[in-house]
Amino acid sequence: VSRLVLVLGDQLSPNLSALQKAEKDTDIIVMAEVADEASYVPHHPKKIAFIFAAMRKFADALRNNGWQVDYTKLDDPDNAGSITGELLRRAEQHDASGVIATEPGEWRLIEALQEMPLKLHMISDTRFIASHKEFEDWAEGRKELRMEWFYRDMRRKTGLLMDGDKPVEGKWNFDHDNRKPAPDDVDFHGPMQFTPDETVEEVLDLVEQRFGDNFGTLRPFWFATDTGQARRQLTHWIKHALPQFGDFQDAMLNDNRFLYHSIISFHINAGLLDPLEVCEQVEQAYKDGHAPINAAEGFIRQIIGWREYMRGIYFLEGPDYTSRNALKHSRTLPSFFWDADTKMNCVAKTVAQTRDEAYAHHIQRLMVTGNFALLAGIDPHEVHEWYLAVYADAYEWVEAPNVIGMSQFADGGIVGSKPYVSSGAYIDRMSDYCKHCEYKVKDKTGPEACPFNLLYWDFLIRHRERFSNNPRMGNMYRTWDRMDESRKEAVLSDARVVLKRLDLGESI
Ligand code: DLZ
Repeated sequence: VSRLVLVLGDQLSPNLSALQKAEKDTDIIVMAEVADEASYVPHHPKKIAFIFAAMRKFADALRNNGWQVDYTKLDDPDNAGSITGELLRRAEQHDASGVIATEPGEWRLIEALQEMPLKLHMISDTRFIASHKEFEDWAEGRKELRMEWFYRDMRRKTGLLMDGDKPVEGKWNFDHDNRKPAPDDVDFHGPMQFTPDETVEEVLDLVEQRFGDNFGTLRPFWFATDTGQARRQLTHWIKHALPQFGDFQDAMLNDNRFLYHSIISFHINAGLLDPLEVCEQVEQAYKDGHAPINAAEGFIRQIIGWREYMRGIYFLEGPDYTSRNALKHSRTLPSFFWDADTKMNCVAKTVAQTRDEAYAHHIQRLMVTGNFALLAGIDPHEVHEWYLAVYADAYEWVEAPNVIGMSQFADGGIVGSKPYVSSGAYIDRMSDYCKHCEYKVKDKTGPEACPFNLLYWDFLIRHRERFSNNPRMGNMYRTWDRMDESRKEAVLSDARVVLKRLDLGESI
């Protein structure tokens, strides 16, 4: 008898654990474009198109390798509309004995599979460096789950950038050399772009028709949609951008959306690129003297450090993680998150870029939109759903700890030891956004004052009880306490005006 082998839209890896367990001669691979997955949040059309196109190409590649693949397109008349519905339908068709699945990256889907009336063999996702067990063992008994300590273990485990049991160049972390402000001139012309082939065009038509009203611009569409293309994009980036990546990792520019970023998170998270292989290529560039340590280490830290740590937190914390709201924030997400209609240039630019590209880099996500949402006290669940929808690399395992934890402090400090908040000064230092802004970043009060400046203090004062004893925040409170009373009053009353306008649904 045959078994079904489930391959999800973010499991497009030839070495997927479910495929390794399967028998080519007898088992049947099930892949399905389904309404449930395409609409549990209003995904960006580019995200849906990327996933569907990559799924179709991956199915073809599997068939060419001798697998039997039952592939359901979104508009197939028999489409059951959900992953479990499709599995049940295929199980009946083939009289299958059960399902082999690699554990999905979202609790929602794990639970749906477990509740399905079919025999299920769910196996770990071995594309990650740390297993759940390893992360749990690491976290066990620790007061604080600091990424840095976990990251060092991952360096030791993989041997990346190691010199025996010591880090190369004598230091684990070159974060201090990753914070140069934006350069005037970027000598990298962005990621390699790919002209849509027939498969991609067909998907683009489908997505336009079915999801054309979702937030986000579908065309031009130039993403790499298979492993071959993704590898070319990676090689191109290593050659032309990696050496500068380290310096300008945190910088932002008004007229340059990609700077020296690789834009391969889509491909790694969907399974088209293997994270360890990517890191090995970057390490090789360092060994060859092509890229400096701050670039190679900065990049590798994102992958084997942050990325793995985020996943560890998501699975450690459990399904209720996305409903946490430690700061009890309840304001509705302002409409400018959807239409970019705000005078705050940094926010308008980040949202417009997100709309056009389904991409923004980590500092835009964390310190512009995320920072604003946190300062303004937006309901973290709404913020979470926005991020999950609009970025082409977003699946809950990686998005939720980044947003609920790191960005919104809604987990009460599991991921971050202090909230990531800043006034306009940080944005001004790291970008040229403020030069193009109607607000004045230097104004601390008054009608032209940057709203980040006002909301920053309002946030700190609102949450004084929680944060004033935090040793990493004492400075901020001391600065406030030194201000004279009239200044304090002006700041807080101007902040209230901004918040009031948000509550009235006005653009700011
Ligand atoms: C994100 C996504 C979308 C938009 N569509 C599909 C789909 O139609 N079929 C599918 O198998 N997977 C899709 N995905 C990815 C899944 O949502 C993802 O596998 C789970 O959220 C777990 O990470």
